[in-house]
Amino acid sequence: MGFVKDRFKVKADSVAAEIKQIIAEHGNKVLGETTIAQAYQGMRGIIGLITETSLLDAEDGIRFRGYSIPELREKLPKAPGGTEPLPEGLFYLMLIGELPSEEDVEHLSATFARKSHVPNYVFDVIEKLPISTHPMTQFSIAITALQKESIFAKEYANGINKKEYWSYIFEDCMNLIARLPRIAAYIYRRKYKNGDHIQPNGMLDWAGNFAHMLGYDNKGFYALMRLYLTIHADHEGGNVSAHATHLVGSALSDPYLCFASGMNGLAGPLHGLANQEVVKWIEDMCQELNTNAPNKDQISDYIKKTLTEGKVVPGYGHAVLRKTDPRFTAQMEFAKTHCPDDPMVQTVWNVYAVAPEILGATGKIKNPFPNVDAHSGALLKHFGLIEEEFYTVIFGVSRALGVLAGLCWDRALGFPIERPKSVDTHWIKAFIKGEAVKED
Ligand code: AMX
Repeated sequence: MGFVKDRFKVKADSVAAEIKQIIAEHGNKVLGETTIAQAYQGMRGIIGLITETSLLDAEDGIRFRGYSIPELREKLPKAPGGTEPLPEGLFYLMLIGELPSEEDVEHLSATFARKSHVPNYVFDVIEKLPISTHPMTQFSIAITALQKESIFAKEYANGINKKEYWSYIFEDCMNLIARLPRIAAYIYRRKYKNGDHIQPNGMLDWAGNFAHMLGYDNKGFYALMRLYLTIHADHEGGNVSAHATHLVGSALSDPYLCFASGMNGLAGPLHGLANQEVVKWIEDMCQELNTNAPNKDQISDYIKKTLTEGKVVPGYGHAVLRKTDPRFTAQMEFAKTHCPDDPMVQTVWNVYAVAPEILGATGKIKNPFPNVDAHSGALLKHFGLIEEEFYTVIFGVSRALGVLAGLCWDRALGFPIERPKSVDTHWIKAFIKGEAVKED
């Protein structure tokens, strides 16, 4: 991996020394108290994880190593003639903690292209699955099948010093990131394009090559993929896909197993599958109203009907954010340049005009504003990628950048196996009464 790996090691050693000192001097300082409600209700707001790659602010949204999405769109290197950042640059930033140069990004693009070979047995495994299998299930199975390639797992079996874990984890993460676009594109072309596969183009950047292998060789779609794969990459450590990857990694499972776990979490409708659900929700609404351009009154009624039926309005709400997601705004800006008159894009914007007030009026939805998934499907549809069941796979390819950079940090910092304490309701009742309860 050359100089990126060397730079990472220097940074990681210096952060590890800082952490050692922090724990020695301030290890007993209390970060917060856990309430009974937090223990029962999804651990919201409990600070119990360290994730170096990005930090989420409830009002301002995600910052990657301190940089907001608008700043990254301006500052990260772009492909020649391109308008959007290259996701390799964001990966470098998350890994090293500093903005990359053009050469750093070129180096990563070339490295990923060189390492992108996927062994045939992985395609054979995919081929054995019924064609109707959901693309996310195919993706997760293919990643697990690829685990045979794990360098970390092989070296661990041979016996390695724990100080060297990070080095093999790093190699695995690079190889996996390099291979994911090929696997994802294979699943797409198999399921939706009669198995008419497109060979990779080693001269292209990571996102450009993904667009090419999916079969959308045009400037607009290349730009969309570069933006999409950048903004979906990371959202600090507590979201389901990041947390699952990190948790499984703490047992020293290799990056293939960790990332497959993360993808199984991303496949849930309250997390990454929401991008598919948004498109289905809009299409169901249009079908029911017999129009592809519902007006704001019709949309308002449909939102109220969705709530009355006890369903969620997909693409709205968030466990941490309390404002419009800047990832939504970035996609909205992209759409204003590339496809402002697209009927589904117009509908996404009209939903945005009315949904926050209706959701806010329920009094229980803590964040009535759109998240990243409210917009992405309409953009993909516009460029011809109409198969919404595939959308979460694209999210997953992007998410690899953040969670695998995070995994490199986890092992470089020597984080131990994760094992929070759980209690039962009997314990909680006794605790409320002030009675002592025996713990394991
Ligand atoms: N539509 C309808 N009801 C919603 C809602 C929405 N968009 N968002 C929250 N609620 C409901 C919850 O279901 C909960 O209802 P309950 O008390 O009857 O169980 C109540 O409002 C309080 O929930 P909350 O504290 O505001 O949200 P949360 O932290 O529990 O959940 C999230 C967050 C994202 C799961 C939720 O907002 C939701 O289900 N949104 C729709 C699905 C979605 O867009 N997910 C994608 C999120 C981004 C991502 O991970 N990719």
